[in-house]
Amino acid sequence: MPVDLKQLLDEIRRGNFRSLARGITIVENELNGYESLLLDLKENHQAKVIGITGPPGAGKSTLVNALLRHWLRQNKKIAVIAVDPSSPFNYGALLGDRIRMSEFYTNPGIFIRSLATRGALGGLSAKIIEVTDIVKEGPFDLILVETVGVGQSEVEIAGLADCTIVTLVPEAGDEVQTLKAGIMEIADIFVVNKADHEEADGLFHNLRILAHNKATPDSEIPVIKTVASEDKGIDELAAAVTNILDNQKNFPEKRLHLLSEKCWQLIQATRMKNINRDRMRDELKQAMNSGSFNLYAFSKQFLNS
Ligand SMILES: Nc1nc2c(ncn2[C@@H]2O[C@H](COP(=O)(O)OP(=O)(O)OP(=O)(O)O)[C@@H](O)[C@H]2O)c(=O)[nH]1
Ligand SMILES: [Mg+2]
Repeated sequence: MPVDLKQLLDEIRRGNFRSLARGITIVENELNGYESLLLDLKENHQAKVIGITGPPGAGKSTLVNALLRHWLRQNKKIAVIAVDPSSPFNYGALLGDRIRMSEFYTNPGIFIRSLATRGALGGLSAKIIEVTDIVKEGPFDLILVETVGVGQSEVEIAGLADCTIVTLVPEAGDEVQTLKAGIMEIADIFVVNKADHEEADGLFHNLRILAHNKATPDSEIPVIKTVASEDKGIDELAAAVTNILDNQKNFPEKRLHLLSEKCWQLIQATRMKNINRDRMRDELKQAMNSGSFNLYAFSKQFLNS
């Protein structure tokens, strides 16, 4: 691996924010050295990854902020990855001074990065995995990953997290119905945020029933009410997160699923490396004009040419 990349990784490991930011940019944009950087990552990380997901506007960023403040009081070192944030105001507004200050230190407490990875090669999840892997190389205790939506991509990337917080809000209506689509499987904790709204009790109650029906003798998914904007319920939430992290046994099944998908993509990309789509198109055009065209024979021949 080139000397400067080795140095970059060393600096990332020592907690240099600038180097980490550069490393992420290299991975995000697949710049020179992208592959070597990923190939040299270690797997003995201390950082725990906490996923925060939920519908747009549920208060995920506000919740992340509140959790940050909570854990900062315990001197935790934290990284935040906000994926495709539509309202990035929070982190800047509350932590602005800290972020600006910390740029000048080599051992800062918080690192924050937004990713706008929609449309990225290999899909959203492919990039988040790579970026999270780079961030894990830094000396963090916790990595918080905020993703919008309660859909397929969240189910896909759930394997990233050691603990997944699914954030719901009362005004989202009959959320519980949509929960059946995989969310129950990925949630380690349910948060009913905006509990200052009246209808929160109904949602809370329904989630409790759902969690209870799904419970095993030794575990039931906690359902926690929060008012993130007023720091209410945050201590309880942080305690629930810690409890899950501390009691984790083997790696979760969802991680195997994520990594096997990722591995499949990597193998696919490697296998396809020497296949030029433009050349394929040109040759296809020629073949189509040749009179005796058979698509299947053509593909086979092209692959072997
Ligand atoms: N009343 C009330 N408002 C809240 C609460 N938490 C967050 N909000 C407000 O809800 C709005 C959305 O909060 P965000 O934290 O940006 O929500 P988000 O889920 O990160 O939104 P996206 O990233 O855009 O999906 C903001 O105006 C917050 O101030 C809460 O507990 N109660
Ligand atoms: Mg947000």
